[in-house]
Amino acid sequence: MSTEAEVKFDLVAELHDPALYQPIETGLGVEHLEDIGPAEIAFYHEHGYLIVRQAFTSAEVQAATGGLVDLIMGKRPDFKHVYFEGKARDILPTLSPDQRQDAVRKIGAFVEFDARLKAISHHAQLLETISKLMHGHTPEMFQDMALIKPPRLGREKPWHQDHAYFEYPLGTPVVGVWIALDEATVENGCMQVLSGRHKEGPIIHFQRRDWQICDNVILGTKSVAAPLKPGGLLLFDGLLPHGTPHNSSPKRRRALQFHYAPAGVQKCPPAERLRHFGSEGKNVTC
Ligand SMILES: O=C(O)CCC(=O)C(=O)O
Repeated sequence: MSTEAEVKFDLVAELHDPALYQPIETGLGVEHLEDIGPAEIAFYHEHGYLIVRQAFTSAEVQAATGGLVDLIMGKRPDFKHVYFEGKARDILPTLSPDQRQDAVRKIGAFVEFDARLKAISHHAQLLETISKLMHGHTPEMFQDMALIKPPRLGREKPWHQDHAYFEYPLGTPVVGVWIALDEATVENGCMQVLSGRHKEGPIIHFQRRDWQICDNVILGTKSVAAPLKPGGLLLFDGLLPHGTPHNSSPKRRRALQFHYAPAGVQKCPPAERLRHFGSEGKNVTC
């Protein structure tokens, strides 16, 4: 277990407007990774996402969950990338190791610390699928992150495009993979997406509750929810607007998220990313 001096906290932010997350339908997809053929690949490019309802076996999910929990519990003392919910700051010292699990906001850069997590991020069939979505390029994972939404406490991840966080030139086919470890529902904060809106290109982001798309751009739009059983996953384009609401339920929502780009692709300077996604100097308000 890390010492108190090393404990990291994520932001505290106000609760979102519930109208930001009112999905009108459930996303589409297939049962298994091997069901993805040309029609599903075309669907992904058209809509910016594809659901795979049973991508991993319960043994694979159990193994990955075990890896995540071990890291949160401090079983690898050299692992330092656990971020607790800002709201838990005062009560954290009073929580047992098990209770601390339900005070975590996110963990990052973890695959090299646990073979079970590395295995799921480099699952051969998953990589093969991602390669197909990248027009045959070899995928290389460049980010591993897990947002944990503890019961009642788990905060929103406001609407955003992941590419707005990444130093890759526009046009780089970035593929996100979001894997449910617990059942993810609208109530406990499953992913919601704006289907097809990746084709509109970069949207300006503002620093508000997070680095995010302005709420006014989202209010009144029609989102698609991606509820998943454990082992289900969502594949999504780096430019697809997506967000997750506050966990208003008594149920945990643990998930893993990986991002892949074609191997060897050159990064761009942060200024280029901000030229596309930043609000500075553009005479825009939020
Ligand atoms: O897991 C979540 O709640 C959202 C994750 C996400 O969209 C992100 O980190 O970019």
